[in-house]
Amino acid sequence: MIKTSYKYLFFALLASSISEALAQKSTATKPNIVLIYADDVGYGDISANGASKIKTPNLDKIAKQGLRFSNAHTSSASCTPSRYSLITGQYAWRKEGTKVAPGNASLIIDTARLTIAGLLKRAGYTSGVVGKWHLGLGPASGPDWNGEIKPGPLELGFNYSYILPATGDRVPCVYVENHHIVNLDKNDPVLVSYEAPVGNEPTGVNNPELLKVKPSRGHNQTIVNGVSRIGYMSGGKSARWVDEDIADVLTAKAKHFIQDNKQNPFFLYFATHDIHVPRIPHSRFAGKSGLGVRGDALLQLDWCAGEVLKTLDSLGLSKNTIVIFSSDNGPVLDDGYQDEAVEKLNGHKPAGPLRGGKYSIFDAGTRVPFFIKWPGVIKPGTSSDALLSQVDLFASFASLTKQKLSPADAPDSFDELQVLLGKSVKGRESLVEHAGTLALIKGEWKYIEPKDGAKVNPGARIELGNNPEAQLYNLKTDIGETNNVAMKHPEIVAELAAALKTLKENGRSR
Ligand code: NG6
Ligand code: CA
Repeated sequence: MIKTSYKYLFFALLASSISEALAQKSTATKPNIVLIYADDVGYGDISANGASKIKTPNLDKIAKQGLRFSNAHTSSASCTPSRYSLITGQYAWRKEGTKVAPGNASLIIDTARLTIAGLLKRAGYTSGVVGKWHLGLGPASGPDWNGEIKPGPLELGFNYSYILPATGDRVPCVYVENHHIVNLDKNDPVLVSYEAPVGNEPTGVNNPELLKVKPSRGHNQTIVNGVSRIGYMSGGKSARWVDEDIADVLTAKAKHFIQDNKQNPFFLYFATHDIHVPRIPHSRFAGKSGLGVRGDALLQLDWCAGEVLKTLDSLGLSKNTIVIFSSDNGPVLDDGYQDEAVEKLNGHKPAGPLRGGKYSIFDAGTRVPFFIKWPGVIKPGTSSDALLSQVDLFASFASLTKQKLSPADAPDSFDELQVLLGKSVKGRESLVEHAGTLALIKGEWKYIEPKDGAKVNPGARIELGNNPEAQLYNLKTDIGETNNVAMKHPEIVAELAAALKTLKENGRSR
């Protein structure tokens, strides 16, 4: 009798230690992943990256508790292509129709493609996207705003979606949750056009007296909440967002998603609207940065990140959650509204030491803040100069969740998991930057393809980097790309031009 119960105890203990070990193993290989993806935040906009005129303590915390990259890139110098690449693992310049999308664009990503959310779903993750989408919605004929809006994120592997369809400055100014506009009154349908006025709503052109911020160029069509937008809309009055509340609304949804999924591995793609235009921060942040509304929007973004971190802490999830912070493209000051971003800059350097900005092939276009933490795995307070692309998150998450990619999947994504975890400093051998033209970074060198065209974006006053002659910069000795040494090193120009040609012709880089 005694013998049997000992035996029972032994097996019970064995079974429980095995199941504990298995559980530990599965949490070690299936940590939650939270990607905080900001809009238009430059390398130098964050205090952890050297900003001294603004404090971003919550974003800094991610860096301090983990690893800060100095040479991490988004795939393109604007939003739609960067997000396309992030989600598909394919360079957007390979795919037609990935330029900045209007708010009534059809879904840009082929639903047959494996996406980063689909990949994680195969590993048992639940994925959610909260925030700015800007990858189109609906079939080729465009989204059915008053019916079921699909295909969209849910057809691409996400289990939950709460999005701004395009951008804050583009109509329709409504939230879409899963397949429907939130709070839509059926008797007041939403109509959207990017060609001609719909309905008889006031516009920025005709009713400037109704505006709380004036456009500097474009952005003069339908007025919603005192802000004139790109595009025309009518109807959907009960569904329209209030710009001042967007950060609060999105953050609440992000927190709910975490709360709802605390029991299972989850991937949250939290794509903040901040700090894109229009910058209309909540009164809690308005006037608080001393740098005008662009700085205030940065404080608001930092708050959003802080709320997410607090939520993870309060649910006891921080230890088992990878948190990444990055941005979709480099910084811009005047992006279409007279919001005093230029006048109130006060010496702040949004691009840090880099040249260019949003829209530019110079490094500030794509070299963005990138911080990652995973307590117990990534050493706190570390930094890495490894060359890294957001395109690599796809293959790296495949590696994290022990999945193999087929050759057709994520063709430009490299497994950089060891680099992301700070176990290796090797990084990518080369990386393609994309703005109006392409550039190739390889080792210390950067080659920019010759291109005719405007030298400066006249409105945003950002150097685009176009030059009919080839450009070559040594990023190691000349991070500001001030000295074009193409004439001095024709052999390096030839080598990099040939490598870029091959990358283009091969249709893939992995
Ligand atoms: C530009 C808009 C700019 C912004 C950008 C997209 C004008 C003059 N400029 O065309 O305001 O909306 O598109 O930004 O309309 S992104 O971050 O979503 O790529
Ligand atoms: Ca952007």
